[in-house]
Amino acid sequence: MLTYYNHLHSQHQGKLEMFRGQLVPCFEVPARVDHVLAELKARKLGTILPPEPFDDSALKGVHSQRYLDFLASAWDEWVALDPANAQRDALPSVWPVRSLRSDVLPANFAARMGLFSMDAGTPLTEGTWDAARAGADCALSAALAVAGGERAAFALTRPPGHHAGADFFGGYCFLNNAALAAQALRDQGIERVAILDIDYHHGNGTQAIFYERSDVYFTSIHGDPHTEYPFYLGYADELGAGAGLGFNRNWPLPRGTGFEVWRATLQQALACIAEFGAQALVVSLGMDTFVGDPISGFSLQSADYLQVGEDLAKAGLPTVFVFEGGYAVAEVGTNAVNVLQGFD
Ligand code: 6XA
Ligand code: ZN
Repeated sequence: MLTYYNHLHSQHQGKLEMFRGQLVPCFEVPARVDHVLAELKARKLGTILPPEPFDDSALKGVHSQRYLDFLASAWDEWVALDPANAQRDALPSVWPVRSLRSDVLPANFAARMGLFSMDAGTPLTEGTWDAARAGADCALSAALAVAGGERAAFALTRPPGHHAGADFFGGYCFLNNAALAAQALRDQGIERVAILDIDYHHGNGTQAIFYERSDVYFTSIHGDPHTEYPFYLGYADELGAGAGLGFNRNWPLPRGTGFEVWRATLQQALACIAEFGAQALVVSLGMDTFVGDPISGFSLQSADYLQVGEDLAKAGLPTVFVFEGGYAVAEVGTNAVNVLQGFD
């Protein structure tokens, strides 16, 4: 297992997020990745490398130019509004829902924060762009390694990516690392790529990016969006559209779901991937399915993740793992590395 480690991840360190009407300390903290890195080193699981640097043009296959331009300059614009903003993270507070226009690019910074976001739980900080950008490099590096013949590679990065759409951030995500990896595999000539999202939360951004395409199959096992974030996508009747009809499959499960049912669902998702004829696999590896996760509702145990890794390996596909959520900080290293060790 090759690991590409985002050495800049801790540059992104949000202070507060909006949660049930109040600002609370962020759940998505640098220590998450520190624990995974420490566990990889302790178990001597493969080689740990810095990412290759990619040109910004590598992001354009997934994200819109106006969104990338916004992200790259957002912090400077925020501080230009008021020098005191240097001590505060930027959070959106107004959104262009339904009958409001999203084609116009307002000059007002708050208006653009809302245009390019989906929630008020995702602070944008001084180092967000550098961290997200290096994280994207990790995902692209892992994809190129796998396209070049590696059995598997792991993008160990934060902020996570699977909620980020072509032109919006949210759910702690800014650049969609899994989508970038899948697109990179396609660009390397691999004709059929599958994305399996096993984070507790539906990967709405990844689904939307590939929803009308038949070359990238997306399937996700997650908390039922009737009750779980991101609420507005991830239902079982979302099957793809246009040329992509039949190439999207969601497996929403109720809060409280345990490993037996979750694993049976994993087998169904893997059967769909096999039927699609995938030649490579991207796994959005969220560890918030863990029983001890503070913001999620499944009840997988640490030892279960070894089995998850074994089940994924049985798919027999060159595989890119991309780190997503998981907020039981003390256990996230053990759990994530259990998946990778089980796979190996
Ligand atoms: C709402 C919860 C965001 C979920 C983030 C996550 N603030 N996504 O773990 O996978
Ligand atoms: Zn999650």
